[in-house]
Amino acid sequence: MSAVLLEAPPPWRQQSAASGHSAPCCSCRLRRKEQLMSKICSYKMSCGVPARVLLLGPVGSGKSNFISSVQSIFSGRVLNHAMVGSSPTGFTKKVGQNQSTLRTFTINGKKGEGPTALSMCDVMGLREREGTGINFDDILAVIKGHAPEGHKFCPSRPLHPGTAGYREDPGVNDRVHCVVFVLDATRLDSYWLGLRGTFQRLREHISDLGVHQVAVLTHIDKACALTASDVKDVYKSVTIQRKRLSQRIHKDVLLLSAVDNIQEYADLYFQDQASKDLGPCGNTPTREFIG
Ligand SMILES: Nc1nc2c(ncn2[C@@H]2O[C@H](COP(=O)(O)OP(=O)(O)O)[C@@H](O)[C@H]2O)c(=O)[nH]1
Ligand SMILES: [Mg+2]
Repeated sequence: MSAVLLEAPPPWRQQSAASGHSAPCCSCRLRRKEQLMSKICSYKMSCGVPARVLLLGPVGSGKSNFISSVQSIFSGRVLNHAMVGSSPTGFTKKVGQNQSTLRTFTINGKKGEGPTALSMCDVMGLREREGTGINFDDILAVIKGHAPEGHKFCPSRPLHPGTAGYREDPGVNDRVHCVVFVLDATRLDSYWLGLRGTFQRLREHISDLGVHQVAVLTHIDKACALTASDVKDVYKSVTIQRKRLSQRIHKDVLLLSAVDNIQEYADLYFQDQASKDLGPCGNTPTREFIG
């Protein structure tokens, strides 16, 4: 499994505060951002179909925010599609506390460039307490492609062949090709206590399906005291505008780097399938990447 860190703001403090030379650094980042955007926009999956990526994580870990942030970078304005209907705790208001809907978001490229080869699926959070969170079998059903778009999950009523819209024989387009675990860095200790077993089971079952997994850490800005002081410094700074811009671009670069990684891990799924089709020699086991 690969870990992609949405990490601390940039070490712009290391530059002499007096010099105020943040502009070259900012333009380097801007160039990197443009490079990543172009790479993501032009990426073609090995099998020609777009990849579906499933975001999994506890309620409030930042799944919807991740999707909205990526969409916003490409659209050039703040988009909140994935957050619509969310309460501050991450639950979708419209469908009640114990239900949530499977929603797939195409990641559109820059204006006029059409969609990227990536779509992201948002589902309800993982179970932290009995009676809450997405059912384990429902997660596997989504990954295998049985769950229809718009399906309303209910922890006490798992998806089954009689469920409206259930896909009996999902095609490659319906399946999930990469799973992204979205984890709040400030809550890793409580995840360890409450969700360790769930994560282990998920890792085993998802690996058995040949689907690669990536972990994204969110809320790093809150997790790290050093970062917190960076953020505070920003507001004190005399070159506040420039530094905030630089920080924003840095965040975008981190997000885009995560998307770049995700896209490549999703493509590994297609490459693995293609080599399986070549016969037993090409049947490579699921690889694990410890980032
Ligand atoms: N400070 C901070 N807040 C975040 C971050 N990611 C998400 N959030 C906030 O955390 C809350 C829950 O995020 P959301 O995406 O709805 O979580 P979900 O339940 O996993 O979909 C929202 O208020 C987000 O704005 C992050 O990296 N840093
Ligand atoms: Mg959400």
